[in-house]
Amino acid sequence: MTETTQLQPGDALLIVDVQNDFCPGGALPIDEGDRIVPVANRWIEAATTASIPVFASRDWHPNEHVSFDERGGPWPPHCLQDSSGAAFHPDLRLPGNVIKVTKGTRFDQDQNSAFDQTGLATELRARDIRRVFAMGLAQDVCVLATALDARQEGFETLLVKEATRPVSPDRGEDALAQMRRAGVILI
Ligand code: VGL
Ligand code: ZN
Repeated sequence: MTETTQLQPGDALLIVDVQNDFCPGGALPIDEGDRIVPVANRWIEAATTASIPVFASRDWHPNEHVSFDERGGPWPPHCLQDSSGAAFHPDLRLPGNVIKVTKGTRFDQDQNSAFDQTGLATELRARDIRRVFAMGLAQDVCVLATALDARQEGFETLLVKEATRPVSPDRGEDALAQMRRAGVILI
């Protein structure tokens, strides 16, 4: 298993948007989106064993969000605040001390990156985090934006590739190339 990349103090897991609406049956379903859950769970278990903090971001939109097609945005309505579609996948075993990062709440713009105006970089630094293990949905949207921002903020960034899936396969390949060019290590 790639989990042999040893987790150590200074590491954090960053699990991006593993929510029902991004899984089969959801409002913005990603092909095989739910298949990443067992892989993420193995990483969560390893993190818990090593006392590594687990951050989980969630897309958390108000009604009639600016990113929705009804407002001229690119997406069908999804991840409405407090809806079952916005809940984390029921099989995702987040630890009791998970740190949730809520985004997409702004009325005037979307926030694809978990770092976008959330204070996450400051929080990671406050916890002496230097290295971030990223995974989740979608590979070509929020995972891409989050991993690029992690690099931009100076964190060593590893992408757990088998724990991601793209909205579109072509854009997924492009996203992986973009992340590689930015110095993200694919594992
Ligand atoms: C996402 C589309 C719209 C994501 C969020 O989490 O990747 N994709 N909103
Ligand atoms: Zn969204």
